[in-house]
Amino acid sequence: MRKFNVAVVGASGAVGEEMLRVMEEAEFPVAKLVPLASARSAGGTVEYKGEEVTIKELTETIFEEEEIDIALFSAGGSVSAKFAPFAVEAGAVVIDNTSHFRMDPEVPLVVPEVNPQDIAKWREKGIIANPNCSTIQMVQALKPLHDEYGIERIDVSTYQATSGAGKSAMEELVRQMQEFFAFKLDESEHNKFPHQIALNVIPQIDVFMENGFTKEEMKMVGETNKIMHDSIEVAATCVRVPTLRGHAESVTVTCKKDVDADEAREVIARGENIVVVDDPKKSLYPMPTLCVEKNETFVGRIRNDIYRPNILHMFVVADNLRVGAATNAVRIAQKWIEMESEL
Ligand code: NAP
Ligand code: 3JN
Repeated sequence: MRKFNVAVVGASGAVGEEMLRVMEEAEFPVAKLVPLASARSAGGTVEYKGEEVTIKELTETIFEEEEIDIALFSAGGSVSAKFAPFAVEAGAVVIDNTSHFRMDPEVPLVVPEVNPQDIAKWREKGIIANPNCSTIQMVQALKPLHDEYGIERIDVSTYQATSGAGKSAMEELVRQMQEFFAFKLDESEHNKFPHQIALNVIPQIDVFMENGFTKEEMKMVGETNKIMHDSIEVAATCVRVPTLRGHAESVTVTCKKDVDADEAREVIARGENIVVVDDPKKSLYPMPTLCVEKNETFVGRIRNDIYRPNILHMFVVADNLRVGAATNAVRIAQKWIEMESEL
């Protein structure tokens, strides 16, 4: 089997590190791993398959010098905007985790369980985009329902962990909790969030748009419809909560047909990489603590609306660093390899 030279851009970050763990576990066919970051981390090391691999500085020429075949980007939108074209120019396929290319009509936006066929369009720009973490877990859970009942509208509230905002954001939560227990918490000291995150919930992720929604919320609207190839109404409220890892979502789905919750539970359970955990009498339902370091999306609290027979409610949880970022990117790369080897 052919092996590939793989660059991980942002290898010292929360998502980059998880990419390495997921590739190891998936026995991804790596010929050479090239971890890349800024000059700040260059010279440091990451661990891959029990060995220390030196981080190199991201430069315009590194992809050509290292003969990269697959470049996984997760170092922020401006880094992708500047450096992804150099990776493509050097002959690599870019799988980009940032929002920079997601809504570009020439770039496929892919969740392998939902729209794997779109990967075939990668040649248009040499780039495949990974959706936002909150979008990925939601469309994975809803795809089987959409196929069966036709979804007309989605109302979703998210409970997003601090790791969604990177390593330093997790550190900010931990530091504030330590200060709280030492009676030293200063409410005005926060850098990664607009308010103190310890012992708080913040109904703002990313910046506000003209229409009163945040950019994170509008990502869920645009991305869901691009992935589903449809025009579903989506209303999102994205909320940061003081957890470290695992995003949760309370989702209300309005279908075109009447839908019975017991039947829907079976339909959802047939979804790829979906695990239904739904036994309320035993207090069994998905929670962030259940999903950490898992590659599946967990769905529970599936119930009918008390007023309308075409409305269903549920709770969806997944590891944002895995399912919402690294695992999705690695699954895209695996499908890409499969498709390219069939040509
Ligand atoms: P993080 O923990 O803060 O890590 C950022 C990484 O990017 C570090 O490796 C950092 O390297 C690198 N980096 C920053 N500026 C750079 C530059 N100018 N040149 C080269 N490397 C640079 O953040 P994260 O949570 O891993 O997220 C990184 C990005 O991934 C986000 O900005 C976002 O675009 C994307 N993301 C996507 C999702 C999703 O929903 N799919 C979820 C989370 C994140 P140094 O160590 O050298 O600073
Ligand atoms: O906050 C979260 O839980 C998810 C954040 C994702 C994120 C963070 C910084 C920049 C993104 C993203 O993936 O949409 C971006 C971005 O690339 O715009």
